[in-house]
Amino acid sequence: MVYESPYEPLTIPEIDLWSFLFERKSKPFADSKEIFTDSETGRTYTFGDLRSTSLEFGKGLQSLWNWQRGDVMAFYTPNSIDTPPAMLGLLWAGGIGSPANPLYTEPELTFQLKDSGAKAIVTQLPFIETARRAAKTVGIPEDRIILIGDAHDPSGHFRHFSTIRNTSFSGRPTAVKVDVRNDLAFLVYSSGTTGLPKGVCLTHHNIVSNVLQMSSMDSMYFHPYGGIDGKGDKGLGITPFFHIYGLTCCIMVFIYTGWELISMPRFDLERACQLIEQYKISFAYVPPPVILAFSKHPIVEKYDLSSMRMFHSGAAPLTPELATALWDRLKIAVKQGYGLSETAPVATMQLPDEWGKFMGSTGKLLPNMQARLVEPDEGRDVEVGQPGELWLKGPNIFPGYLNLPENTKATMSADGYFKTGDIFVVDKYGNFTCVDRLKELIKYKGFQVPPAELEGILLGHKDITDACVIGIEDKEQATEVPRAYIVLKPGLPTDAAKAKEIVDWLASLTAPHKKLRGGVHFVSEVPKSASGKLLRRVLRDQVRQAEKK
Ligand code: 4UU
Repeated sequence: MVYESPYEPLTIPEIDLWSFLFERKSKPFADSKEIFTDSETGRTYTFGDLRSTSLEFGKGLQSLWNWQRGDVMAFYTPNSIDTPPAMLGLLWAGGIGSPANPLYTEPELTFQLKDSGAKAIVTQLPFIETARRAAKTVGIPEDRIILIGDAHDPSGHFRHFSTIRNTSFSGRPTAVKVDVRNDLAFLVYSSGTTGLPKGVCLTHHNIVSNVLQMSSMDSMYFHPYGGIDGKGDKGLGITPFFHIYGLTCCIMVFIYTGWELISMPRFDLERACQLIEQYKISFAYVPPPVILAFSKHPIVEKYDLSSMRMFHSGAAPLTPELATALWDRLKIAVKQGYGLSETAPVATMQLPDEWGKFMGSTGKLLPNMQARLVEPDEGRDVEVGQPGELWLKGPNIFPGYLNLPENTKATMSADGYFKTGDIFVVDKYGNFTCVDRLKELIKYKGFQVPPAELEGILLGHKDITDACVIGIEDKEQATEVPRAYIVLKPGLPTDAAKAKEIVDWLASLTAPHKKLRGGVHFVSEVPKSASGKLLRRVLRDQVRQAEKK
């Protein structure tokens, strides 16, 4: 059975993302409307500033480096209000933005730079050394490392974003005409259903669609003007811009709707509370651990959070207990969305007025989307009401993984659906609820931990002959944590000291979210199929069973 979105289809214009945001014939707010405010310095970009700054930066790229359509720029930086104008200037010049976690180690960043073919890197001063070393490995010249943020390089060696936009233009730079259905706006990295991180190609059309699809829902409730202080609804900007969640829902949606984002460089609960009180913030797009912090931590009591009406939770499961705990304590509603990097990202979403009605559900299909629930491996629709793998269709679905036609083929059905690798049920009202994950991906606090990547690193350890990494539920922290099951070379100790040595060794090679917080267990073998394929799900189910007992 094909499930259709219950909402009226939207007309999605055939337009590039820059023009979609900045050349609208009529928008419901003035150019002077504040859109991004830095939580620490109070520095602000209005809509008009964003437009002019992005134009200057785009023109600067063309005149300085002859930036071409399709050239990729990596963004290796924590949230900064300079990211939106830099990203949009890049798009104006026909470029593609590829964001990376600023806590990536040198090998992780090098992989993404190489795979994406990045020609320049945007970063901030504290991250410059890693950026510099990775750039050197892949042959990006040092003068193509661009700094954003308030700190300039005292040695003057690295160029600041503000100087690129002030470059005097030679020639006559022009907006690059992109093919909105085929040219990419972003190249984000996800392991998808299996294996190592892959470049998820997201076209201009994908992003324009998802901005319209999701804002058509939330702009019924949040407005650029009015509200408690007359200055409109303000969002707390704590979700990383380097993840598709922040990229679409915080950067692009805010520019489109005219809401103001109070952007924090990193999540700090007390600072978040201060900002909510100071700016009378009314909502935020967050992952579940943020909800956990607000619902449990004593520090929250010290602040007046009464302006806060809603959290939108996505990127990992939100339990009804957690949503209820937040409501009971602070009377802040939580609604849930679901999606993936491959869906740009939002696919299903609850509305704020559905609070309390369908707890645990991730809501209904966004406009212009269709879904099927399918028996895994068989491609046959499950009986109505039964769990099945969610397959999705819509204008926000990515065209494929970069340079990986086989992976792309494996993830698309013959009838044009994207296979999510997540197991869902649908109720009679069209509410979708995620009940399990078919794929082996682990999510630590909303961040991806691809087991195959950790296993690959572990197998490089001199003492390890085999390894299998799975996710273990950590109820206290409302997340999964990665745990490794390891076969050591014969005769080696299998004690706590050895386990700690391996955990620490791996941690030195990866970003902090990939740390083996679930520990290391030594085993004599890991489950494999007859053909030698690791059976991570078999191990995961065995561990779940054992823990239930
Ligand atoms: C259970 O994390 C994301 C997308 C985040 C998002 C989506 C819709 C945020 C807000 C929103 O409204 O993308 P990825 O690619 O990093 O991870 C995708 C995976 C999914 O396949 C699923 O396993 O993250 C998991 N996931 C969820 N799981 C995402 N949202 C949920 C959810 N419940 N609500």
